[in-house]
Order: sequence, then structure tokens, then C-alpha cells
Amino acid sequence: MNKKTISIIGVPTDYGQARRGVDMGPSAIRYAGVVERLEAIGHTVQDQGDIRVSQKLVKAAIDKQLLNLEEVIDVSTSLANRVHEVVAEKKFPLVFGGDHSIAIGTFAGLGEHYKNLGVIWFDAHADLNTPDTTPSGNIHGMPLAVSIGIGDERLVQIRKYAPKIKSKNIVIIGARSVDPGERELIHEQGIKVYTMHEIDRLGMTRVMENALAYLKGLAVDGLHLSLDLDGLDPLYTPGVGTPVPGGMTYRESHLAMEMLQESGMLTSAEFVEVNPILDEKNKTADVAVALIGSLFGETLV
Ligand code: B3U
Ligand code: MN
Ligand code: MN
Repeated sequence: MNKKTISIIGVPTDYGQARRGVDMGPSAIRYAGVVERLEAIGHTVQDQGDIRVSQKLVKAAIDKQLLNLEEVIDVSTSLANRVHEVVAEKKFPLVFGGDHSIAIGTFAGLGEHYKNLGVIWFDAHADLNTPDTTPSGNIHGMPLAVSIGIGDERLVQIRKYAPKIKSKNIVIIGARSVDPGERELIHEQGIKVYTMHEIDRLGMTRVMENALAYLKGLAVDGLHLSLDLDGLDPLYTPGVGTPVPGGMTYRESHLAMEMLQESGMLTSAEFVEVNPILDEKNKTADVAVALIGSLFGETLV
């Protein structure tokens, strides 16, 4: 297994949605021992600390306006610049949210380095809403749409280029709560989705084999994993803002991480939506760290 220099970036933001507490995600993941875990595998870990995020009261969304838009633009811009630097230094960016709006910044930082980036989006949701289709005004339901160039122009144009990724390079895994506008976009844009139905029918092994073969077939020049902890069943990860029953199991999720590791394709990753206030004794952060262990090559024997 090849040893990496991993650069950890925390993004303590909850501006992408209306429930407080997800800004404490990076602390919870560190507290669960992520640095020690990665070092024990033999990687070099540089914890860069957190992106600076202003602390302002989160408002409720007012009719169809995007919640905390200015703040999300600020955080996304800082994160994008940081991720851009980390990749330029040939280090592996490992980003901790924060809510899933941070993916806007992560992709904006990656996009200039990769012409054909593949994306595995592990999530109960599709995060493909736009200002016209959002049921909530929450930007954490929009990062994939923004990154393919659809949505609020100021979000789309972070670091002044768009789109950040190609629609056909996205594979969503674990979806079970998809809004009508998102469904339309999935079909219109040719985005690949493995819902819980496919995971039940095919098993995680074939789903991941198919997903990785598909991305290989596209000759991707990098692979980003964006893992929303609500992709797992809330039995395993109760500390998330919008839990959806019927999710991936602990074992299925580990298997997916191990297969990603075996593929040797992964070039960046982010773990989002850990909310310690909604959690049970840091259970969700513990699961995140266990999954990170598998993703980076932890083995039992
Ligand atoms: N699709 C809904 C709900 C949602 C999206 N992402 C999360 N929840 N975590 C929305 O508000 O866009
Ligand atoms: Mn999400
Ligand atoms: Mn989600």
C-alpha cells in the first residue's frame, strides 16, 4: 500500500442548513482519533487546522432565498483556495465538515488540477437542488448542482471558472431521498445513481465494481470521495441533521471504502454532516474515523 502525505482541513461551518452543531464536526472527528489512526497505518499526516469561519446566528430561510448565501460564498472561497494549494503541493486533501455545502469549495479547489475528475457521492440525498427547485433554501442540498455549473452564479463562479466537474463523471451511491427537481436533473444530465434499491439487489460488491469500472472507462485523472454520514442508516450514524431510514449498513460502507482503497484511484476525500449535538456519545464521528481507516488501507492481518 502506498503511503501518502495527508493534509487535513477542517471546515467548521453550519451555514449550509438551519440546524446548529454541525460546525463542531471537525472537532468531533479529531477527538475520535483520526490523526492517530492514519499515522498507525503509516501515512504522514499534517493537520492544517480549521478554515476560519465567522460565527453568526444562522437565520431561517425566507421565501426561496438561499440561506446564509454570503457566508457560504466566504467559506467556499477560503476552502477552495486551501484545497487548491494542498493539491499543488502534491498532498492528499482530507476535508472535514461542516455541512455538505463545503463540497462547493472542495470542488472549486480541485477543478483546476483535474481535467476529468471522477466523483463518488455517498449520500442519502442527491444534493442536486437549485434555487428554483429547493424545498428548503438550504445550500447543503445544492453542492452537486453548483459544481456542474447550475445554480446561484456567485456559487458557481467561485475561483472564477465553471463547471468544476462533469455531470457524467458523478456516481451517487446510497440515495433514498430525491426531490422531483433533482430527479429531472439526474436524467437530463446523465448522472449515474445507485439507489438503495440497487444496493439491495446487486449487493455493495457489484455496485462498487460497476461504479469503479464505469469511472475507469471514462479515464478519470483523479477520484474524489464525498461522504455524507447520512448515507449510512441512522442506526449507525444518528448524529446527522437529516437522517433517512433504510440506509447503508456499517459493513456495506466499510466494504465500499476498502474497494475504493484497493482501486488505487482515490486522490481526495471529504467527510461531512457529523453533528455532535445530535449524536450519541460521538458515535457518528467514531464511524467516520473507522471508515477513514478502511479508506486509507487499514488491515486486520
Ligand atoms: N433535498 C432536501 C433535503 C436535504 C438535502 N441534503 C440534506 N438534506 N442533508 C433539500 O433541502 O435540498
Ligand atoms: Mn449531502
Ligand atoms: Mn445527505
